[in-house]
Amino acid sequence: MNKLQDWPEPIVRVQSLSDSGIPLIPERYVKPILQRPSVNPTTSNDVNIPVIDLARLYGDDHALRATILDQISIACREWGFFQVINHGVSPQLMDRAREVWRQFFHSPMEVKQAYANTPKTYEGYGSRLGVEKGAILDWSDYYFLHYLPLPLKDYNKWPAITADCRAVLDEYGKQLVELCGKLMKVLSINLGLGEEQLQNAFGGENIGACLRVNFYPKCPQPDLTLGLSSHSDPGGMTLLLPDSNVPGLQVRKDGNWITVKPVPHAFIVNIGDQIQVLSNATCKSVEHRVMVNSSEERLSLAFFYNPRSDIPIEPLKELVAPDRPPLYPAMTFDEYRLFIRMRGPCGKSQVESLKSPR
Ligand SMILES: O=C(O)CCC(=O)C(=O)O
Repeated sequence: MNKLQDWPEPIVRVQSLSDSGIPLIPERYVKPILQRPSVNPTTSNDVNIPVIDLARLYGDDHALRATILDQISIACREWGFFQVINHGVSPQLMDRAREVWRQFFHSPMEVKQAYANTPKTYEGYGSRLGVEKGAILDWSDYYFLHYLPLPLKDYNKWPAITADCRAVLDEYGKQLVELCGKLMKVLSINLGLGEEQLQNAFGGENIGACLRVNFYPKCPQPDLTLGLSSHSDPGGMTLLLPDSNVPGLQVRKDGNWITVKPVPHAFIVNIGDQIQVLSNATCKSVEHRVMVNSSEERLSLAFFYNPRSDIPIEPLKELVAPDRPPLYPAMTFDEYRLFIRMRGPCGKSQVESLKSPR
């Protein structure tokens, strides 16, 4: 745990590097050849992750509701990713939340530095994930804050750059927790469980919810690096609000990288490792990564909905059978997330390494 007390090297803000106008990126951001975006196959532009309309999820039309459930079930099994529209979160609030964060990242450095984070909790303004000395870094800065559980929510660790900033972020968190609750019910039913069962396995009311806002500055050599290295999300479920103008998120599908084309005011939903574990791998937590570019910065808000951090998470007994043994041992989320907090994003290596030998 001691390793998480402080960063192993002085922190360099990627935004400062970008603003300095350097023509070449420093060696520490250059990815090994096989990880570079330029050498990985990308599928044709026509392919996109499924887009699912939630408008009639709670209507009286049972056939339509069954169709929506089905679409989500297929997306969770085959893609681990989908976009939702008509999800109930206010579009004005989504725009305002983006604006607040853009304003934060464009504030003077001394304002941002007042929120500088450490690897102990990661809360605040950061520029690296993982504490391995000498690690190759990603081309991004970020801000991380907690909504739930309530004892971890600390407004003093949230930026206060405008009068309404904390109120906007608070309301954003409230509406996203509600949406996650609805999606959890859908996932639970789709797994053949009672509506509340997945949420109960997460720890009921005492779940975790946090936000990481990713800021990807312009990069003079985008072919050599990544804004965020390939990873699967360690938590339960993620609701991503991508940049409204600049693409960059890529999702792994059948060995290829698909560039996501965001639908305006949609959320990108993805399954995290904890739901893969609870569902005994019925739902897939899928690798994704972010490309950067030389002409435009990019901003995204990743909202993580996680199980309570101190209870064992293991395949639900209803999803285990003699011909379908449990694929993963029990582990708390606190133990699980130590890995990414130490090593940073590492593909799917963690959840795969847990698989029980058969
Ligand atoms: O910026 C994006 O589009 C994706 C961000 C992401 O994958 C993450 O924050 O875990």
